[in-house]
Amino acid sequence: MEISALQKARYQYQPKLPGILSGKIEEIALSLGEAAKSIADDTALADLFKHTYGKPIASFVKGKNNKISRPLTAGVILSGGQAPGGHNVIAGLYDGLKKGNSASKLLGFLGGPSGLVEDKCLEFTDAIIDDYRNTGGFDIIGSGRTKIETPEQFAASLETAKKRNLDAVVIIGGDDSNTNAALLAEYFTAQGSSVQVIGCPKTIDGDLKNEYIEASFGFDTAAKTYSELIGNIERDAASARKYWHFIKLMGRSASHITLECALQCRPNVCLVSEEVETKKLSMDQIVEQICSSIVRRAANKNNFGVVLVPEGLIEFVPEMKKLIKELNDLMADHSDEISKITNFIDQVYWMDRHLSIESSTLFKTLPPEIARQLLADRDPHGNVQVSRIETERLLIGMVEKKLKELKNAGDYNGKFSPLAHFFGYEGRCAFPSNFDADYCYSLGFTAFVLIASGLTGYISSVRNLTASADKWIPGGIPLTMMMNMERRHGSSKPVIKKALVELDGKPFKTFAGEREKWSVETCYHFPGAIQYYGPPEVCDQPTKTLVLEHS
Ligand code: FBP
Repeated sequence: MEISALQKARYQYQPKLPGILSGKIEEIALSLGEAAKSIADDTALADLFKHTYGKPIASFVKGKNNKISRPLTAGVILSGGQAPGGHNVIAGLYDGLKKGNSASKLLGFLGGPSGLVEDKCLEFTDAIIDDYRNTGGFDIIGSGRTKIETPEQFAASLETAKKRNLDAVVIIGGDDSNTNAALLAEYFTAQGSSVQVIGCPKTIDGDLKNEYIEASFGFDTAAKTYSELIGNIERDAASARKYWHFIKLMGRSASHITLECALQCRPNVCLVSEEVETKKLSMDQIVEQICSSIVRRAANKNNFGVVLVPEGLIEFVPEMKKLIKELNDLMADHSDEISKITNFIDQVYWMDRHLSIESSTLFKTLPPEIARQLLADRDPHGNVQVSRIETERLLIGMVEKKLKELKNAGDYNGKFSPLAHFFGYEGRCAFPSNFDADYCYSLGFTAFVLIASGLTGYISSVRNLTASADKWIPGGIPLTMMMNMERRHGSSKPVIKKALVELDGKPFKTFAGEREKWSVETCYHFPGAIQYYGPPEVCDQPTKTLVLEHS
């Protein structure tokens, strides 16, 4: 197969490792701290995770490690949405295993967690790994969103692990997949099995982070890819001076990606879902906020601009949240009945009869396309798939209406030509930035050391990420430490807490301190494309979010 010049060059890139991991392998010793507690609900969690709760934080120090060189067989799973750098986690894990003992093996389960349940896997070789080093995508083994949750699935996973003589399973995924990793670790131990389970923090959404996980991998590359595109659009907007661009950005519930892009590009308006929820802003108030920028810029003859919209916004607007919740419940409780109604008009009538008065009134005022999208299939967790809802178009429609009113009242005298964009899939499989290439390789290598040290129920953690890679601090965090109990589908479940944008955090505060100026003036910044070769200040910088959070 012919490959691009960049891909060829990236095969040769040697990812940087934290100092402690780049020396002699038999000199990486394990150091255990004190028993750790969960962030909340410790009694309930200690009860649910009888065998794996209360483990200590693990770090690595220079010292003798006799265990590290024994031959091991590990399996790896890619779970959930693609994130740049996944291939490097696998490469780091593979290289670590082989460095420990050349007889060690790494199996890749195909198509996500279902690969473990159904025992579908391949064995990695040097040739396979070398074809994927420093590349984007998850195509090396594929990913999937199957959740291992039934007793049969747990039993089948153990069966596969035994059949394949696995010492450990590494699950590369987001908050839900790592919650699953914790449950699997507990199940294996409770069954008397010695198979270890280690998680790795993945998701472009950036919402799997806490004191010990400074960033989920993929966020850096995805946010930089979108920022490049937004910067290009800003330059086009300022050149043509005739369009207002409404750009929706991926990220599911959390607005981390949108906020990072705003810090990078300084758009005229950037909506932050978490602020909308905290201030209980209605759709009308959000539209007023956008119109205020349009009207004031028009007064300066600037009939152009850029608005950033987080993917999950619609679920944070109180009246929409209520409507979506009612729709989710109705669709879950009456799925058979609803599946028989194939005509959209009849679906709307059915909903009209079953929704509360407020939600039904709102539902009927939505543009038909949006109402149709709200009735589309739910994801495996029963949630609306926010990436499919064209919130950017809904906002454009509402803004057009409001501007007409303002024009009639003599309060606006500009031209409004809107364009809608959605950036999501464009960023999930990009070549990982140097940061993500190094970080992912380090996470994979760290996972190997955790396995070789005999730990289970841990997530691979690499900290101090704003320093140069040699000063990064690798280690392991007990998965249960990041958990609390939350209501899911009507019952209390153990879950890893999702990190949403904090309104008193530095990234949001920095943005909030600047946004008034950006909304009227043209302050655009053009980050340009991710660079892989050149000076570190151009190629190796972490995101502004990470820098601000750790400044
Ligand atoms: P993960 O949470 O699994 O990492 O996926 C992130 C994400 O890219 C979201 O930003 C987006 O809403 C969703 O996946 C899209 O899902 P799909 O890949 O199924 O279209």
